Amino acid sequence: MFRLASLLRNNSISKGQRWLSTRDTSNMAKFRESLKAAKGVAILSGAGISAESGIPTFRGPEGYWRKWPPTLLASPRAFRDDPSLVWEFYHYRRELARKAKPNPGHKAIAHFEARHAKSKVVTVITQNVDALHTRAGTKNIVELHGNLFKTKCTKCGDVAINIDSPICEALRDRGAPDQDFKGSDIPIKDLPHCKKPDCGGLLRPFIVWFGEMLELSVMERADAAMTTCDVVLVVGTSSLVTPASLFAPMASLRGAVVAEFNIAKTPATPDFSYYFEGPSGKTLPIALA
Ligand code: BV8
Ligand code: ZN
Repeated sequence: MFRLASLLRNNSISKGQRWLSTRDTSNMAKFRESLKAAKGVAILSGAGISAESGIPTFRGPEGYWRKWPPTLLASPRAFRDDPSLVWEFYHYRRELARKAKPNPGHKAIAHFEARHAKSKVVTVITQNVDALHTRAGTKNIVELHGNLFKTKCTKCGDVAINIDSPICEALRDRGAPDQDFKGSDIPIKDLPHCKKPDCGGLLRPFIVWFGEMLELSVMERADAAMTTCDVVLVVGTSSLVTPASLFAPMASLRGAVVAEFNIAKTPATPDFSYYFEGPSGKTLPIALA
């Protein structure tokens, strides 16, 4: 406990910034007790956990959605109407995610999982598609909304990992947000296509778009973790998108201890046992130390 108290004291005072108010400090000590006793821990993350890695969140001041209505680019209809435009947007995000690095928040989660590999089941359930949890070393991960570095063939359904940069020559240096997103002049034949013999179908990003169902296997894994865990950490999400936003409140109803880590309260905050304010790159290393 002494180590924790000194850690909290140092961290919250040394940098002249109080990531945790004194009330939070006592709550943090109580939360860490629950975490210590927990057999199952689920960590639900959203775009906020990657903000300190330089990846814009969706609904923040520089967010993607604020520049373009979500349905413009992250929907099956947008892909049907203008696959080149949607590929420009996802190429831009692939390159952003590739250049980004996992931050102390991602790393604290990966180290916590590794440290307790023999005594706890730790499951990371992420809404993010940037693969930063995996790059930080997280093993047991559920990617609810897909992954920027995977493609799916619109003809044969093959799902493949693709880390090519750019994914095809026609997309080189395309898709930056300040470019005119009114339409793309890239011919469809120059977009990524399936390499399976006698297929050649147009590839799409392996991403769950608005109005699309999540993969059944993904839902089953998330459900299994959220219905059996003792403690849930909800990190960096506005809790606006379903079904992801339903998991933690349901766990809380079942009696799990739920702690929210965010820089601002969300509509779900009242459902949870704890709310720790501050950038997750600062607060998670304290919670998971
Ligand atoms: C489904 C992939 C069944 C894309 C994403 C009306 C019409 C049509 C549909 C609906 C509707 N009403 C509801 C729906 C369902 C819809 C939905 O929820 N819409 C919302 C917008 C209302 N959901 C779906 O369509 C889902 N499918 O329901 O299937 C169905 C089928 C047919 C018809 C109906 C239903 C599919 C949802 C998946 C969509 N795809 N991503 C891509 O990435 O390109 S969702 C997208 O939003 C991202 O993946 C992201 O994860 C997700 C949620 O956003 P957040 O992660 O929470 O990010 P956000 O910016 O919002 O918040 C950031 C938070 O971080 C903030 O709280 C901020 O304070 C905090 N923060 C910032 N910095 C930090 C920080 N916290 C800590 N530290 C920091 N440093
Ligand atoms: Zn194919």
